[in-house]
Amino acid sequence: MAKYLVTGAAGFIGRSIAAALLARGETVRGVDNFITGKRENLVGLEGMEFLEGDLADAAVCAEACAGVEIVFHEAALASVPRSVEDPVATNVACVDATLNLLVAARATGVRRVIYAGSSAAYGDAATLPKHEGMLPDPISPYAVAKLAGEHYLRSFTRVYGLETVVLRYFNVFGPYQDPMSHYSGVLAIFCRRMLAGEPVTIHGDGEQSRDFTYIENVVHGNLLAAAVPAEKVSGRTMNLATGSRATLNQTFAILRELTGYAGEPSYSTSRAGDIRDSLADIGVARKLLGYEPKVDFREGLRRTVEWYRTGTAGA
Ligand code: UD2
Repeated sequence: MAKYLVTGAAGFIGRSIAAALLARGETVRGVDNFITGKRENLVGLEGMEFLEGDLADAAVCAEACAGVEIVFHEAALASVPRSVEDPVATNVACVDATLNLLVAARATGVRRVIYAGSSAAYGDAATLPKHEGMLPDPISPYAVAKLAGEHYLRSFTRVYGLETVVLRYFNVFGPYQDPMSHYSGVLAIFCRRMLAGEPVTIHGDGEQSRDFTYIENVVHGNLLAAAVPAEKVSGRTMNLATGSRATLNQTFAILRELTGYAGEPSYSTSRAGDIRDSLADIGVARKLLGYEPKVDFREGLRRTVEWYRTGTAGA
């Protein structure tokens, strides 16, 4: 019987959390519907019990949660432009699925659910860094859906006493992030294309900034969120990021060095639903989780480029 459930286990963040749990010798169950997850991401996770299914189906949630103590809920359609094109699909995958999962978690006696929130919840508020005391102001349907999930978690703590922790991720990147879709995260797209010598496009003037967070930091934060006593973290929302930011133009310049890319980016119009600047205050995660980022942006980029180049990231 698995102690941990990872939803979205064939996706970038889910498979990374599952791998860290397995490396620690934990018993893990994973669930994925392969809408954005990849079967090849399960290679190396053979020790994990795997369930193929969609969390929008309540029966799948019940089967996934049975016997589990702690859930890492990473399954989502994680893309702003995808949600702009098809808000209903994003709502099903992010809101319906989360509510079904919480209902099943409660019914089966899960102790704690840890949720992949998004920095998108903050919207375009001019205040930087973004801190948890700010009123959410979601812009894209994706941001609305991720924020609705947060509210459901807090409700399940308040109403039913389920332990929940919301971690607001800020632009996570690293090995296993899918570079092939036009919905992919910008760093995955840039790494793959620049290594292949293909053209890259920057939407807008490239001066938009992000608190790009290397995956190892996010895995670390999740493991802490599972271990810290409920009195400290249950019902809480916190940023999980690095507390520093880079513009896309700066990022392109670093990637050019790391990849040896010879081209220039082309610039196109800004993307609908985009946010200009994003930077996290990570004080709450520091205080409540004892979280400290382990890998900085440049080192994370180096490992990521290495992974897209060779299939291994090194350390
Ligand atoms: C949002 C969230 C992030 C996460 C993610 C979903 C914010 C600030 N961040 O990321 O936390 O939830 O959604 O996984 O809301 N871009 C280009 N060229 C490309 C592709 C993208 O210029 O080929 C730009 C894009 O227009 C944007 C930036 O790169 O300004 C980052 O885009 P993204 O899709 O990687 O991530 P973002 O910020 O929407």
